[in-house]
Amino acid sequence: MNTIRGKFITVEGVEGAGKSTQLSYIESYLRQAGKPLVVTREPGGTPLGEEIREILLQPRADGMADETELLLMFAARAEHLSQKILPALENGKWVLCDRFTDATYAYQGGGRGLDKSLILDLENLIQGHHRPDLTIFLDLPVEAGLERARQRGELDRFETEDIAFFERVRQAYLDRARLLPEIYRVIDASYTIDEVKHQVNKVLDIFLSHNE
Ligand code: Z5A
Repeated sequence: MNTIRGKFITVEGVEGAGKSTQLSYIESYLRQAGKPLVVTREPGGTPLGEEIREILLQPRADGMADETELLLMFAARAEHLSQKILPALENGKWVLCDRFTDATYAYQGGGRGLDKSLILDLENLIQGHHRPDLTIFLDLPVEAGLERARQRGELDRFETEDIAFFERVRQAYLDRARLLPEIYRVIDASYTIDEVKHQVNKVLDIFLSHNE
C-alpha cells in the first residue's frame, strides 16, 4: 500500500507569546479537520528525550557549556525523529510539534551566540533533508512576553536569562522567517487570545486548502 506522507507542522514563539495556548487550539482545529495527528514537543517527545529535557531545563548551580546544550538538543532530536516523527509521517499522520530546530537557531544561535554554520551542520547530519512543512511563529515584543511569563510562576533555566538574550532570540526567529518565507507564517501575538486564534485560523485554512 502506498501511503501519502503526512505534514509536519511546528509552532515556535518568543517568551510568553502564548504558544501552549495556541497549540491546543491548533490541535483541535486539525482534529476537527479529520487529520490523523501526533502531538509532540521539543526538547522531549520520547522517553529518552524527556530525560534530556529535564537535564536541559532544570536550573543548575554549575551552569552548562553552550556546546553541551546544543548537542543535547540535537541528541533529543535524533531520538525524536527516528522514534516518533518520521515513523508517524511515513504512516500518513500529521505531526504537530511544540518547537523544533528553529528554536535551536533562535536560542543556541541567537541567544547563546553559537555559530549558525555549526547548527546547520548538525541539522543536516541529524535530519538529512527533513524539514517542517509549516512553521507558525508567534511573535511579541520581549518586554510584553516576559511580563506574561512572570505571571505564570516558576522559571526554568532559559527563563532566567536577561532581556538582551531574549532580544537576540526574537531577532534570530525573525531572521529565519525572512530566510524561509515559504515555510514561516509570523503571527502577531500581542493581541488577545481570541484575536491570535483568528490569525492562526486563517493560516491553517490556507495551509489545509493546499494540502487536502
Ligand atoms: N529550547 C532551546 O533552547 N533550543 C531548542 O532547540 C528547543 C528548545 C527545541 C522550553 O521550551 C525551552 O527550551 C525554551 C526554549 C528551549 N525556553 N524557554 N523559555 P518550552 O516551549 O517548553 O517553554 P516555553 O517557551 O516556556 O513555552 P510555553 O509554556 O508554551 O510558553 P508561552 O508561549 O509563554 O505560552 P503560554 O503558557 O500559553 O502563555 C503564557 C501566559 O500568557 C499564560 O498565562 C497565558 O494565559 C497568557 N497568554 C497567552 N496568550 C495570551 C494573549 N494573547 N494575551 C494575553 N495573555 C496571554
